[in-house]
Order: sequence, then C-alpha cells, then structure tokens
Amino acid sequence: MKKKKIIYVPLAVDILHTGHLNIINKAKKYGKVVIGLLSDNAIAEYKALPSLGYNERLNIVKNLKNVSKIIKQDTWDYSEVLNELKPDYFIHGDDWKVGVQKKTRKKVIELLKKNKGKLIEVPYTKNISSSFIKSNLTNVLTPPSRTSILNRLIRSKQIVRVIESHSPLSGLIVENLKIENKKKIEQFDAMWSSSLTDSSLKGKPDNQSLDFSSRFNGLGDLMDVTTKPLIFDADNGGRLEHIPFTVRTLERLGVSAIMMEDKIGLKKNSLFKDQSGAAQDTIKNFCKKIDLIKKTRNSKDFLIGARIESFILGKGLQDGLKRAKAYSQAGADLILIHSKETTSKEIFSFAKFFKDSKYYKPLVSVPSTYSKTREKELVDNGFKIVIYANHMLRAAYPAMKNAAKSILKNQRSFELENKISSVKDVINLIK
Ligand code: SPV
Ligand code: MG
Repeated sequence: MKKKKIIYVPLAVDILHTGHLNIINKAKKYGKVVIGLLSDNAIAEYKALPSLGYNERLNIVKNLKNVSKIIKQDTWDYSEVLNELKPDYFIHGDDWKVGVQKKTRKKVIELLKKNKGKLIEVPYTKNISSSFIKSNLTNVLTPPSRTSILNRLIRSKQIVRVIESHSPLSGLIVENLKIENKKKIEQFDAMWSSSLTDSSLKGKPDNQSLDFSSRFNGLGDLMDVTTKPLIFDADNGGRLEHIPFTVRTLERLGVSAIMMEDKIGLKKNSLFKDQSGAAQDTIKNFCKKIDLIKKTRNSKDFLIGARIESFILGKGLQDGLKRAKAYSQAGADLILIHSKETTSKEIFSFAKFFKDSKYYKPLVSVPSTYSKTREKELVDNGFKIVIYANHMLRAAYPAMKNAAKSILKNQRSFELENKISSVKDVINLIK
C-alpha cells in the first residue's frame, strides 16, 4: 500500500480562527497533517507571549478533527523537524516572504529540496490573524490574566526586559515600540512603576512624600491604556498594617509584581551618594512583610520581589547573600540585588553564589549606574529580569527643556519643528 504523505504545518494557534481551519483542512487533502505547535519560548522570541499557554493550545489543537499528530516546535529553526520527519509538504502563510522570517523560509526550501518535499504557501489574510484579533481585544484584558503574564515571561524568555513608564503616554510608547535588530524583533516585555520618576514628575523628592494613593491614581490611568505587565516599586512597602491594602489595590489594577526594598527610616533614593541616616531593616522584620504579602495576595501570579540594599549601604556580599537566602525562604519570588557601582562586578559576584544555590529565585538587575553592561552579560551571569528604571523620564526632561529654550531664544517655534513630533504623530499614537 502506498504510504500516506506527510504535511507539516507550523502554527501558534493562540486564538483559534477560520484561517487555521482553512489551512488544516487544505493540508488534509494532501495526506496526514502534522502540526508543529510553537512553544511559548519560540513565540516570545519574535512576538508578545500568546494569551494561552502551550498546554492549553495543545489541548485545543489535539481536538481538531483533521490533525493526526502534534510536534512541539521549540524554535523558529525547522532544520531538526525537516531532517527527521522528512515531510512531503510544508505549509506556511506567504507573509514570511518578507521581514524577519525571510531567511528561515530560504533554509526551509533548501531542506525540503533535499528530501523532495514541497513548500505550499497560503495567502495571508490580514483580518483573520491571531495578532489582528488580539489587537481588538486588548481592552478586555482582565486583571488576573494580565497579572500572570510576567510569571509566564520569566518562564519563557532568556531575559525579561522592563522599562520605566511614568505616564499613560510613556506606557503607550512601551506598548507599541518594536524594532528589527539583527533579524529579530525587539521590544520591551514589561513596565516599571518607579518611585523616583513618579515623584519627580510631581516635583517631589523620592522620599515617600508622594503617597501610594496618588501613585495608584496615576497607575490606574496607565493600566487602562496598556496591556503589558507592570512591576510596582513600593519602596519599603510602608507600614506592616497597610500592606494588605496596598496588595489588594495592586492586584485589582492588574499589577504583576510588588518590589519592596529592605530599608527603614526616612527613605532616600538608593542612587544618592550620601546614604547617611538610611538603615537596613532586620532580616526578621523584612521577612514578616514578605510573609504578610504572601498571605494577603489572591494569586500566586502576583509576584513578591525582595530588593536587597546591602551593597548600597556598604554591607557587602556576605550580608547580601544571607538576606537573599532568608527572603527566598520567606516566600520572595524575585530577588533584586541593587548596586550603585559603575560596573557590574559587585552584582555578578552576588549572582555567582546565588544562581546555583538551592534558594535561587529569578534575579533582577537595575543597571542605572553600570549602564555599559549588556543584556547578554546579565543573562550569562544568571539574571532573568533587567529594569531600565528611569530612562523614559530622563529622556523627556532634556527634550522638554531644550524645546522651551529654543522658543525663548528664537522668539518663535519654527526652529523646533524638525526636532519635535508633529501633532499628527501624537494624534496617531493615541488611537
Ligand atoms: C526607582 O526607580 O525608583 C528605584 C530604582 O527604586 S533606584 O532609583 O535605582 O533606587
Ligand atoms: Mg524607588
């Protein structure tokens, strides 16, 4: 008997739509349909994480009538599956002829040729793709599903890239910005709500004079118009008695993590040279706060970040490691090791011991002063999250000042026109 032909169809299937069914039904006419279901890791390399995790998507595809087999497609490189499965046909949307996947397509064609396989390209229908449907669904992203995105990103990405957003407008930049770099799409994964930039924006010092209630109001506006996850900088968390209310509000807003630092007394920004008067909390007290958040939160996807200030206060590596172990045992989900050195030596010395310890939790870095450190080095040294903690505000401030200066100098705005956004650009951003 003639062997049935094999048709390989790589798919993400985040939102099952008629486009998928058309492809699968078309494939069925050629023979046995094998779906290469893209893993969360593979998808996250090029796009935002899918709304549904791999297992949920697997369950959906498994139940489709014309699917014979499913293979986990863990990369965008199809060499392995093409060499092993040797499909007779490979089906893909024709949108990969341009853009980042162009090279992949070329390689697939070469590999198919080797085994006398054929590529079938189906016309891409813009308004039935998952991305299109998702772009219309963003405003129904409910807090629990939004909250969980950070946890999933940590599990799916080499490094989770976070940038400060101090306003809905800066949040929209983070939401929409994508660049192509070395054949990869790069974007930010999440936002940081910084005490430093929130206070500066209100013309106040970063010493908790801006209270949580005011910050939450602004945060609500930011969460309203964006969908990416957010980490909230909660300074030292405030009074123990107030923590349950803070956690409740943050979860209700859809925030994904609270980051709390182990300092007490009148708060000073950690990047100030003079830390006199700033003291570190006892391990016991700080663990009590962690424990309280753990007991108060509704969902385990609302992550507890413990920020260690030992290096900032000159206490050194051993103190930092001792605290990391205790905070991890108390229930912290993330450990931020802070530093105001100009190189990453200090934080890497910490990571060297912590990354293989049995108390390991995903490590967070804030490279404000050691800004020469590249993300790749952070990954190689065991870091999972990078927070660019103040850069959107620092970029806006000189831009605004220079614009105002130019008008004062020229007594008209004409000289500025090619240095600032057109009104049309701003209108187009907010649609
Ligand atoms: C912030 O952004 O407010 C932070 C980070 O807490 S740092 O300014 O480095 O202390
Ligand atoms: Mg802060």
